[in-house]
Amino acid sequence: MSLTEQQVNAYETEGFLTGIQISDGAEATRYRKAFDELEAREGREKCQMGLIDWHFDHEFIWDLATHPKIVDCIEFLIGPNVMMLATHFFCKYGPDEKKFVAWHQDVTYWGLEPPEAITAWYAIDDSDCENGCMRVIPGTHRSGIRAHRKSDREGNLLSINQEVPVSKEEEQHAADFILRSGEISIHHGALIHGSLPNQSTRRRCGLTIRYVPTWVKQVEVNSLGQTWSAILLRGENKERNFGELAKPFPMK
Ligand SMILES: O=C(O)CCC(=O)C(=O)O
Repeated sequence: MSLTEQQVNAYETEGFLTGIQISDGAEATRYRKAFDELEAREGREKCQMGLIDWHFDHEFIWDLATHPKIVDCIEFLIGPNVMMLATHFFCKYGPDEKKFVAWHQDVTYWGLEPPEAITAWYAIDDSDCENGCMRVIPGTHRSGIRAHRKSDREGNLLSINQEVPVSKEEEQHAADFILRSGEISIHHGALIHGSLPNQSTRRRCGLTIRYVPTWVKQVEVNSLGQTWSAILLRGENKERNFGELAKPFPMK
């Protein structure tokens, strides 16, 4: 799969791409059913934010994180030497839970130097304004990392309740990532993004997959007090900045 020059330029200017189809209907259904089964076993509370790095034990998550079409897109944007850092499901149930994701920049608490990372957000479910799709403030990845503070609003799903202040005007220019199940959006690690509560009766689940080029270093632990469990997916890891783990399953 390839990205056009126009898409690469748009990513550089705006800090995101959205609506990229990865799975056809049958494949998207297969992944959604695999998640449904996981949810039935683990329960909703765990599934909301508690499934971090389960690609080491669950082949369908590994298959998504290493999906050749997704990694092709990432390679276009960060170059040939691609490491996967982590996977994390963000699952919001509505309409009573009122959980949201406060505006933030991913790399703030990731301990990376330089703070360069990229995320693919794979839609397990259809995602729209009603069920709390992801939103971003275009171009904000180009103006550095802003000071984050603790959110004073109830229901922030982020790991340390962080939030970055955003002006009314910026908020008015937010872009909504409306995705069909099986599509992805891609965002730069410094792009301001978040999501509103799910006001529908439909689940809104997405798998975030974090990638870095091999020349990035981890100089501090991340917000969970951990070092990343990185795996080389493409190219060479000459820099050896991350302890490189073995692939838990074959790549398809
Ligand atoms: O899924 C969401 O609503 C937010 C995802 C997010 O914050 C992230 O990818 O870092």
